[in-house]
Amino acid sequence: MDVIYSDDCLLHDPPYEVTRGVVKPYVESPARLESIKKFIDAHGEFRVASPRDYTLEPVLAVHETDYIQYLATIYRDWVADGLPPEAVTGEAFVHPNIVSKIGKDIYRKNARLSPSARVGLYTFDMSVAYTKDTWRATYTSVQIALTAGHELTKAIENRKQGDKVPSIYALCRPPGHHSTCNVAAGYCFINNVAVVTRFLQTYSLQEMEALHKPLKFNDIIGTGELNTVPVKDPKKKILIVDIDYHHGNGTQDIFWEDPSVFYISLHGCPDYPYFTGSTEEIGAGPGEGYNVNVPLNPATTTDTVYLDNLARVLEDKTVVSFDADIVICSMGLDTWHEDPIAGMKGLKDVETYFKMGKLLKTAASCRGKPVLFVQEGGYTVEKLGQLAGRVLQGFLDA
Ligand code: Q9C
Ligand code: ZN
Repeated sequence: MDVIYSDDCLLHDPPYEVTRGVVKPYVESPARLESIKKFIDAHGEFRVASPRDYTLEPVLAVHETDYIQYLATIYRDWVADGLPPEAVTGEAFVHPNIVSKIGKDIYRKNARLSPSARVGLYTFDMSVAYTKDTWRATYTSVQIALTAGHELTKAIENRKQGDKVPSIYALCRPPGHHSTCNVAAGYCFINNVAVVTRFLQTYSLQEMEALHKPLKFNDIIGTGELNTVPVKDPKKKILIVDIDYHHGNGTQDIFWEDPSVFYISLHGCPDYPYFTGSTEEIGAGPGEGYNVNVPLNPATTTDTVYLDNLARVLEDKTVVSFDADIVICSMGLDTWHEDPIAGMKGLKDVETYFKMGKLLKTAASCRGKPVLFVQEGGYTVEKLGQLAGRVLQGFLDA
């Protein structure tokens, strides 16, 4: 299996976050990626390659231009304002009840007056910190996902009878599934899975070939306004299976009204991000019925309970009849019982991860379908390589 990876993802290294009033070291650390990379390097079935650059065009098909501009410039503006250079963090956030009467144009205009306000406009919580190199790592992270999308598309188009099912792993950070089109949250800035979903749906192999160049970090500072990229007609159906411990509120939000993307999430409940992830959230308009949440009790979920739920939802007849062209796995590893900020208390067997990977190949909704694995959360640093590796080996082995 090809693995797309870059050391530039290690550059984002915020010193702290605030959890329930306590200042703690930032949990989403570079060491996480290094642990996974070590496992990958030690196992011959994986081959590591570097990302290419697909520009911001596919990113802007998902995220608002002013949000991307914000991600690229907030650190500079914050420091220029004399604020602490260690990290940009939120102080006051746009609670809906504070701004509901005055209208979006006015409160957005008000927020432009100070960096602190801009952070609050574009950030959901205190588990996000922006540093000098956050934009560079974030840019690289999404380019890793896009490179993986391109490579997978090549493998799909060149697939001959009897070839194994194409699969690839985007080993990236920062993760993405909590970020919406204009909000950063829960260690996430750009929604890597959402961007590569749109890329796979709307770019032909020829267009992917024509777009890419060697990776050159684009700091976009000083380039003025970015152009909005219109969303093209989706030509492929994508099934997103989010096995991160947390609900992927951002991915759900982005595809809420979209019947070409089926979003499934298994997650701990009640837990962060608190306001989303219930079974009533099924999508809306043409997207109604294309969103399935499986909230699980972290105190009582065991290996068997978890696998039974994953198998049940992947065998569900609405998911099977959706008949996806490609499956994308939002691969979080924070379900592990020892996870410092998450974890299902009864999920204790490493082989459960092997079986998760296996289900992504054998379940009726996934059988024969190409799979793109994209790294999300997971914070048991020492264990991460093994957990990630077993998911991927389970897929390869099935
Ligand atoms: N008490 C991902 O796994 N803060 N994000 C939790 C714990 C937010 C997790 C605080 C956790 C976000 C990608
Ligand atoms: Zn998570």
